[in-house]
Amino acid sequence: MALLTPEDLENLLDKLEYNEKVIKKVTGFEIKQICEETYGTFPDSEVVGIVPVTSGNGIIDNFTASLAAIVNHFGLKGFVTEHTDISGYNEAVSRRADIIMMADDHIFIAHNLKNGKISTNHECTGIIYSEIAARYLHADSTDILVIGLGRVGYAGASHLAKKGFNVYACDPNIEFLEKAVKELGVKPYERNSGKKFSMIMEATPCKDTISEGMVSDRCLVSTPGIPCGLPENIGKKYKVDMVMEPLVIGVASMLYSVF
Ligand code: NAD
Ligand code: 2YG
Ligand code: MG
Repeated sequence: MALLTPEDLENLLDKLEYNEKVIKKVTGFEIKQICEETYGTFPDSEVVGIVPVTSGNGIIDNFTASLAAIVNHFGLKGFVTEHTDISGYNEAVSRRADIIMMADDHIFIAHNLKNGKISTNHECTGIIYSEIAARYLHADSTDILVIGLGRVGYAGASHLAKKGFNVYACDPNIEFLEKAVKELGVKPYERNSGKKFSMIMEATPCKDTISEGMVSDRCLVSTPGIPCGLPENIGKKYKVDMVMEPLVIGVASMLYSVF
C-alpha cells in the first residue's frame, strides 16, 4: 500500500477549501451535507482521541496533528495522545475520548466507544468519493466509471451499485475485476468501446490512468488516488472538473460513519 508522505499533508486546509468550492459547484452541496445525507448522522460534540502508532514504517510526520486539525475543523474536539500505541490508547480512553482514531501501515480506523461503530478509511473514502461523483449536477446518464477496484475502488463501486447506478469498472488485476462483476454486477469497461463517461471515480496509486477515450466534455473526476490519475492535457482539453484531496474528505466520511 502506498503510504502518505509528510509532503502530502502540507497545506491541507487550503486544499480542502479549494475542493469545497469545486464540490459545491459540481454537486450543489457541502461536504458536511453530503456526509450527513450519506450516513444519516450528525455530530454531537464528540471528543476524538488520536493515537500515534509506531509499528511498521512508524510515525508519519504531521499525520496525527493533521487528524486533530481536521477533527477541529469539523467542529469536534480532537487531541493527540502524548503516548504512542497501547499506552496512547489507554491515555485516550482515560482522557474520555468518545472516538479513537489510529492508523498503522495497513488500516486506519475510527472507533466510537459509545455506540460501538467502527469504520475504516479505505471503505469511507470509497463511499464519499463515489457519492460525490454520483451527485454530479450535469451528468448525462446514470452511467459511471470506476477506475481501480482495490480497497477504495471496490467500496466505491459497491456503494454506487447499491444506489442503482450503472457501474462500469476497470482494473488490470483480472481477479479483482471478476470479483466486482460477480459480487456487484459491474460491467467491465472496454477501452475500444468508444463509451465515454460524465462521472468517473478513480482510485489507484498510479499516474495517467484516465485516457482520452473515457472522458466526455465537462465530465467530473472524483479521485482520492495519489498521484493524480488525470493527465493535465486531458483535463484542460475536456474542461474536466476534479475533486482530489489527500486526507480530509475521507476522514470526514469516517467520522460521520461512526456518529
Ligand atoms: P489498492 O492497492 O488496494 O488498489 C489500487 C488498485 O488500482 C489495484 O487493484 C490496482 O490493480 C488498480 N490499478 C492500478 N493501475 C490501474 C489502471 N491503470 N487502471 C485501473 N486500475 C488500476 O489501493 P487503495 O487502498 O484502494 O488506494 C487507492 C489510492 O487511494 C492510493 O493511491 C491511496 O494512497 C489513495 N487513498 C487516498 C485517500 C484520500 O483520502 N485521498 C484515502 C485512502 C486511499
Ligand atoms: O501514527 C502514525 O503516524 C502512522 N502509523 C500512520 C500511518 C498511516 C499509513 N496509512 C496511509 O498512509 C494511507 N494509505 C491511509 C491514509 C489515508 C489517506 N490518504
Ligand atoms: Mg480524503
